[in-house]
Amino acid sequence: MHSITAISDRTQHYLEIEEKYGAHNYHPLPVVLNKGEGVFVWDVDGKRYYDFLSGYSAVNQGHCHPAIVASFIEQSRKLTLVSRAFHSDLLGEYALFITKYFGYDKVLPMNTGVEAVETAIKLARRWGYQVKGIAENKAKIIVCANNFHGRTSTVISFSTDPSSFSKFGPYMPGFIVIPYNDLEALAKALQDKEVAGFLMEPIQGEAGVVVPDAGYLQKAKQYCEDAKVLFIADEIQTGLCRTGKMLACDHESVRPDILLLGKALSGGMLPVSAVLADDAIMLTIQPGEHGSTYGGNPLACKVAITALKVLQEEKMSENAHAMGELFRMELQKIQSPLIKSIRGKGLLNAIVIDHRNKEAAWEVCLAMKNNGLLAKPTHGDKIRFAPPLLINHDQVIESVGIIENSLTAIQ
Ligand code: IF1
Repeated sequence: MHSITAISDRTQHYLEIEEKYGAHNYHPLPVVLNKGEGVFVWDVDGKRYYDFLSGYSAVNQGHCHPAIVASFIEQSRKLTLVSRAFHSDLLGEYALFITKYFGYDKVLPMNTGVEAVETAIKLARRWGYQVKGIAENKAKIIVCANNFHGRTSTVISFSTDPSSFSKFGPYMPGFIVIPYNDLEALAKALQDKEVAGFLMEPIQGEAGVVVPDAGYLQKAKQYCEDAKVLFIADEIQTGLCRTGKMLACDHESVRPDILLLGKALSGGMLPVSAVLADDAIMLTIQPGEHGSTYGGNPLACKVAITALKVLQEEKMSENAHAMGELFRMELQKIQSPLIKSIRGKGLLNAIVIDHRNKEAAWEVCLAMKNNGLLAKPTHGDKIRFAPPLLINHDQVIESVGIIENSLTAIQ
């Protein structure tokens, strides 16, 4: 697998101990990093790379953003966790800040992305019983084929990717899978009176950056409203300026009933996720009925406030939009038979590799690594390009040069 790469003894050492003592639930590129700053990361041999993964969009603000690091250090010296048995001065401040920022009545703080998804599922069901009047234990949630919402046993129950769900059953019932970007299928599924929510990604990330047709989000939201079904947007990957707007739903002026955020909510410092909704939904959950030890901890609250401020103050959605346009335009100019298609929005992009050789996308990624740019293949033939949102014009041009050279090295 590591054939075309020269690997130093130092790197080899870390690869080996991780392989020997770490579970084998991943297959990373053979690069070992120990430093990051802005759009760059460095490996243990001191080699610098453009980071075109950005921790799967957790470091939209760039690696080790100074303002976020400062908040982290300041708060970690003062108070990091009180649990929800007591109040902290930061939770109220954060709740006020983030609800005003996104325009919702309430926030429910969690940690990982999938916990936000789980929370939304519970909220939608509870709302379904309490407000919509669905008979108990009958509530259903509509989801889309090729979704990615996380790794818990409930969430993989409605995955359509065998590598996510196979041999992890039995599976949680109560989910209806429809094709993505298919309004007719949605309308049909919504005829079921037991449906409480429609959970979707405004752009499908793991599926390989699948952008729905213009108008899909708006119509889907309208259909849900007409059927009295909650529209739940998983913006864990697409949100927080990644696609050139604060939220991907903003491209169609859609306001989800339940909004899920994670990843870049902490700028890569610690797991912080959030569920936002109005009172009619959020207050269906009462004390003792849901929570988490770390959810809403003061360190997370402080870091999240700064991470959100940085996005706005540094105009990251505007930059993601402009640099995304430039990036795709420059990519189009590359003459390579390996590129089957280029797609994306803002700085969430992917190329589909035309492959007779099944390992082509992996080999392109290895070549790019050698040339100083890190990206990860998904589903064998797609490569995602999602640099930190502070990337500038010259860096985009240089990066596309690296991508071009790497493609020509392979073919
Ligand atoms: C892994 C992909 C990205 C997500 C959406 C919820 C979650 C995710 C839309 C769960 C997580 C991750 C997890 C990571 C790989 C990754 C990923 F390749 F699978 F699709 F980002 F592109 N909703 N996405 O994308 O969030 O619980 O992980 O905090 O290795 O599983 P989490």
